[in-house]
Amino acid sequence: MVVFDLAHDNRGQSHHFMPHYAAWFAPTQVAAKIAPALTTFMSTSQPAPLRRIAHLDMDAFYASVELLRYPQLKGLPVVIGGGRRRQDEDLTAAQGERTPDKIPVAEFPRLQGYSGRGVITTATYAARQFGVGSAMGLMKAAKLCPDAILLPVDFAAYRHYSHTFKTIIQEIAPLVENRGIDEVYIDFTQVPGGQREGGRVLARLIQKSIFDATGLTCSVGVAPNKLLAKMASEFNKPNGIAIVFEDDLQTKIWPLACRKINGIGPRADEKLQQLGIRTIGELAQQDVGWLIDHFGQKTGAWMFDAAHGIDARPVVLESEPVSISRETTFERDLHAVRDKAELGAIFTRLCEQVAQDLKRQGYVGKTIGIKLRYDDFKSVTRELTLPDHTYDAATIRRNAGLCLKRAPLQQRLRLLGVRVGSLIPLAEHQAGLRKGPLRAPLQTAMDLAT
Ligand code: DCP
Ligand code: MG
Repeated sequence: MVVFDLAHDNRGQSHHFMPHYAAWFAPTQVAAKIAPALTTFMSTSQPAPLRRIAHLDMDAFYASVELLRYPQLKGLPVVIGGGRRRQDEDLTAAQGERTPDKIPVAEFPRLQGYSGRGVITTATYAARQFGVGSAMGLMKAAKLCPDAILLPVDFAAYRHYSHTFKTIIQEIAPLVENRGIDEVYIDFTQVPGGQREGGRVLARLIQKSIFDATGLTCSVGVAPNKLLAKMASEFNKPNGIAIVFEDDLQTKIWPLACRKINGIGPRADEKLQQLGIRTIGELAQQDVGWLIDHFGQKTGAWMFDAAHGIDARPVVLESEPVSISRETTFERDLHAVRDKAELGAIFTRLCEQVAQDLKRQGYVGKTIGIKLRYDDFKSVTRELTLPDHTYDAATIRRNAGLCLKRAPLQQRLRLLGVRVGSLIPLAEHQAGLRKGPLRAPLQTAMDLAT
């Protein structure tokens, strides 16, 4: 029954209540190594060091990379997004003999008058002051900040800098877990100096090393675990460091909205709000049994732990992802024929999310797969291989649809998943297609980094 043979997915993401890290199937190729635990220290007479986990997230990542090649735009509102072709050509044409940094600010395209369906991937902090940001439609953004400069996306450049900053971190602190194009977890616990000032000294060193090598800034949170570190990295953005200890839970974490817990998405948050719970502190006051009654055993118990700052997940060294997937468990079981419209809409949304994940992380994939779980909890998967790599939502949707047709659909479904596998970095794919150097401004941006 099971068709996937490449059954390793270390990037599984669910937009159910909790991030879903489990593999769809037993890992066969995972190069994941779990950190040598504290046991090394237990056996000596030394007291075990405090667990110190850092989360590092680059500031306005795509936009900051663009500012490396166009430093004349520093401090200005700039948004990245929209169709890449036209602006790309305009800028390259405008460039002429000049290097990108010599293009006068006045020649850059503005948001004003934008019409189309493009969305913002990110915006500089100057642009965010106008209320524009990730995932907003460009037309809406144009109303809020017509003077903002609009630049096209260049995933190859972002991938390049992503690789560069991660390599720098690895040289300083070897236990790094990739969490996408612009963020990582780092285990400071056993790194020399990792305990100083709760991790601040090492965080500062990493920030400085990245900045010196690339000109990019990042923000770091250091805390007893990943959950708290992820929240802490946002506290002093941009270019900030925040240190959180266990004792800071009530003062620094409990006042935050539940949504700040990585894993509480919009749906869970809405349900919590309906139950009168807005802050993490309020969540922590609830009885674990009550949470389990409302959210189920796994999610309820997890929410309770999270609200109390408990998270034992290790920092895991990962190979590049082999696949990216999204899956969702329905509110009620759906039937392929009787609930066709609803199922179709969910299916399309999953494909769009996978496409978005691929773009964000800078990959293209060649195998498209689906997973179905029936009302009796039995699962099946189907997959097919494309002639070429893609990150296109419509292509994924079309082929996932073909997979679906090959699966039994008499029984009602409780879960649907979409997966794109056999990934390669987008930059590699594009370089292969062009069979030549990447476009000129990119080269300049890369030169700046080295
Ligand atoms: N991204 C995207 N679409 C989104 C969100 C993000 O394409 N809806 C891309 C662009 C971002 C990058 O992913 O630059 C990293 O996402 P972050 O959420 O970390 O956002 P930024 O790094 O841009 O800003 P911040 O300083 O808030 O981290
Ligand atoms: Mg970021």
